[in-house]
Amino acid sequence: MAETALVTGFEPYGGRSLNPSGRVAATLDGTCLAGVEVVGRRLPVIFAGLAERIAALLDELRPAFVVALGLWPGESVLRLERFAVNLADFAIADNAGARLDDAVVVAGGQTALAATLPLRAIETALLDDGIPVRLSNSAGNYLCNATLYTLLDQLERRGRRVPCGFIHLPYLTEQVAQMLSEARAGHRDLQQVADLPSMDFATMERAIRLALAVVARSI
Ligand code: PCA
Repeated sequence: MAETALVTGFEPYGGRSLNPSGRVAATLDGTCLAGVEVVGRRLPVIFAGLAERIAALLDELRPAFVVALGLWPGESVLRLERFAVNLADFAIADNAGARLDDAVVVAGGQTALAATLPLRAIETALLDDGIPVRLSNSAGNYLCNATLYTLLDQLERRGRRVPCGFIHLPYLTEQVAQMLSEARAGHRDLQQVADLPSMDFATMERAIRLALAVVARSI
């Protein structure tokens, strides 16, 4: 039986109608890359039940590696996250209306956990293919960080030392176009959206396929 790679993305949040990460995960679901079967799942942007959802996915799929994806609004390039911190401190409410303040992701967990994907090899592969990418030292304090922390913590508790990490994506080109047309119609402040960077979906999909192939070859 082929090995499974788990790719997660998120539903839209924060009043947006789109989230590129959920789209990439859905598009890659069922594809085969470097001999690995990709299972793509879209997660809710809800803190309550996160640990149970991650546990259920890991037990169901027993993945050979995990690549979680999310949107980082305003980022100009793909971001390979190096760390997750044991902190949930939300600037905006999640999709269930919860706004955590100085909370922990996992009670009694370590302060920070390091991603275990071959980040430098992924960075090199993407840059060689002309895709802008950088390593990042913070996945934030919201759902993306909490998801990476929970994944790493639960894999460690299960004694399953499989590669696991998180990639943040910029806005999609059509998302920024939408915001600019809303600004033009007077429904948004143009100052806030005039300089927003974006990336087209085909480039994002190619980037994540390349990243998965690098990880698949490393296991
Ligand atoms: N980005 C948010 C949560 C969901 C998403 O796509 C984050 O960076 O935490």
